[in-house]
Amino acid sequence: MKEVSIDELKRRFQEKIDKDIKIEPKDWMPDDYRQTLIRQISQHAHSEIVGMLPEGNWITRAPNLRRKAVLLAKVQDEAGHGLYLYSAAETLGADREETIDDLHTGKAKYSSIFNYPTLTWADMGAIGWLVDGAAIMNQVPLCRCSYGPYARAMVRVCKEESFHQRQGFEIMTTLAKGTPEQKAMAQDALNRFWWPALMMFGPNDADSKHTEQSMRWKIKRHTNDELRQQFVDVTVPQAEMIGLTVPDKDMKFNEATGHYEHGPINWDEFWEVVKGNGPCNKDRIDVRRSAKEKGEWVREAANAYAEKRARRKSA
Ligand code: FAQ
Repeated sequence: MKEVSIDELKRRFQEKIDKDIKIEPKDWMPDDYRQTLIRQISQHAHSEIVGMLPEGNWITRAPNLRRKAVLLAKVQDEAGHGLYLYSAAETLGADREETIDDLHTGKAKYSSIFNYPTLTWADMGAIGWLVDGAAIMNQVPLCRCSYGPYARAMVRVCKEESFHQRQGFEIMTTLAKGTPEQKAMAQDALNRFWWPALMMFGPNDADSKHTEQSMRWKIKRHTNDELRQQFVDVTVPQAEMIGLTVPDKDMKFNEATGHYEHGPINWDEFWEVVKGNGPCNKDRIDVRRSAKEKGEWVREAANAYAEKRARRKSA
């Protein structure tokens, strides 16, 4: 049988992508495509897992039983998202243990947003509204990602994120309509989370090293700036609707383009947080490391049980 050259395999692969045919785990794919997906999917998984921490911090202090039940469900959903995503990365050959160790040693990135502290109950509203809102804006197009397992995982994740966004907006609406102190608390949360939420979309297109190739492979369907703009256009009117103001003195609506124009983003702050120097980076990783250590006995017990069952079956 005639051997197919790498160039021909690459040509056929790109042809599939151009025709919107999904790439599945057993299909041939260029190594760079595989590595880009492992990087993005594992960072995404880590973000979901670390993302449980700022909200987990408020479960015991939610203001009533309904709020507590909703917050618990949301944080559990995030654990589920992390698990789908680690599984999606495994379909590409990533080893789960190594992937998690990369997070714990600081080798792997996760979303910058989760390195900011949650100081008041209003932060639960701001996270749901802004952080889940930004996550949805970024993840809905990922449902059309060229890699099948990632795209399919995103369908369910987006449905759950949409519930998360609404619960956050409902918290903010309630506080904004409450006492002056409650409204001030909501405004303060918006002030602290607005700019970090814009940073979630990643660097400006001019500084984004992966976008061009990822768009060609249809891993990403929009650039970072395009998604950030969509988020701003949707969110500024929502803030106005509930009587809050985004903390950007330069924000203006451009009648000609139909878009809001925001002021400059502090990219130095973004890169500092990404490098590990944000307000909570160290705490977040310490908590994850300690959770792994404390769960050692559970993993040992589960493995011992599985081995015993396997021995019994084969006897
Ligand atoms: N934080 O060339 P690009 C959530 C890194 S899930 C930290 O533009 P790319 C749910 C980037 O990795 C939130 N690092 O990269 C939830 C790269 O570094 P590398 C997470 C960032 O991949 C809600 C370098 O900068 N979502 O919130 C960030 O093409 C509430 C250059 O950047 C996803 O992960 C950042 N913000 O575009 C959970 C979605 N931005 O790897 C709990 C999937 C960029 O070369 C509570 N990911 N970097 O060392 C993506 O769509 C993309 O990976 C982007 C970045 C858009 C994040």
